[in-house]
Amino acid sequence: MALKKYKAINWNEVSDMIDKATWEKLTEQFWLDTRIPVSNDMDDWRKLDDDHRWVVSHVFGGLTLLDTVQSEAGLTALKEDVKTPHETAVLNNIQFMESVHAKSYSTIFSTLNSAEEIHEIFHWSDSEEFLQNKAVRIANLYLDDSVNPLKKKIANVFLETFLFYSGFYTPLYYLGHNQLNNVAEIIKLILRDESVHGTYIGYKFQVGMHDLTEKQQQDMKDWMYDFLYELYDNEEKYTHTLYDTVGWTDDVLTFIRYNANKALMNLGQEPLFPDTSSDVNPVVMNGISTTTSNHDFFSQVGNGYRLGAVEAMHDNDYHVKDPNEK
Ligand code: MN3
Ligand code: MN3
Repeated sequence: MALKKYKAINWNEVSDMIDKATWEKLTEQFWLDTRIPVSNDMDDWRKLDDDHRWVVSHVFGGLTLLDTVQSEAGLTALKEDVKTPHETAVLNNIQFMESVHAKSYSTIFSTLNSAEEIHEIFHWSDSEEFLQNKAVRIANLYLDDSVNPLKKKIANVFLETFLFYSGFYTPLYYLGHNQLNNVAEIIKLILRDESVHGTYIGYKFQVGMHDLTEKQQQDMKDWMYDFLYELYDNEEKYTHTLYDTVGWTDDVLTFIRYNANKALMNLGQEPLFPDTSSDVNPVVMNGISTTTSNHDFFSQVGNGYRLGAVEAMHDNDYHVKDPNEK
């Protein structure tokens, strides 16, 4: 049926203040990869052995694929099910930033890796079994019109707040050892975005759940936990593939269970795993500032929903270096 008229977005009449607050937060923290002088990390990079270089490169290959999924199928799918025009505007911002994230790994590769190595990394990310499993599983949910939109939000939050963290572990580990600091700067900026994305989309999920019957809510929860188990099972295998050679696998698994709990919290649910922040390698935990959280930001906006207490970088931690700065 053809439209008879089209409605202009009015930012002077905002029905959900979380939309406005999130728009302001995200636009205030806008950044671009090209501002970070990654070449300053070349000395650190040359000191790494082949096994550790392999881990860094392939971790970023994996993250490139997941951010590609988010920037394409992911946010396109979420925009099919909005409650307000302002939500569409926020999702447009998120979609563009996912493209910035995906591109920023290429900025890292072009500095640290040879053309031949870059070719191999992309071949790997386009074919690695467990990486492809999660990307394809989630992309197929996004692309299927018959899938409940709330399930697409669950998939999105699981990607944002859980599945990225097997990759984020590596740059945070090096940051804790004062190595690859400019690479880590990019990752900190990505993490700061992801924590807002996960909280916002988790909130929109909770709003949607509110409209369901008790039975429908229980079915949705059952599906969510089953899906988390399925993804965790695959993530264990992916983590072994990436980290067994350097011996970090157990530490990374603790970190991803901790983040799986945070994903559930973003969705308004109880944690599943016993792991807490005190179980995570403190060197890696230091990479994520625990002094501030988005909870403070979102709770100022105040409405009845339980918003995940997700750690975020403090604005003062964020210093975009001038390219000429030494
Ligand atoms: Mn991203
Ligand atoms: Mn994101």
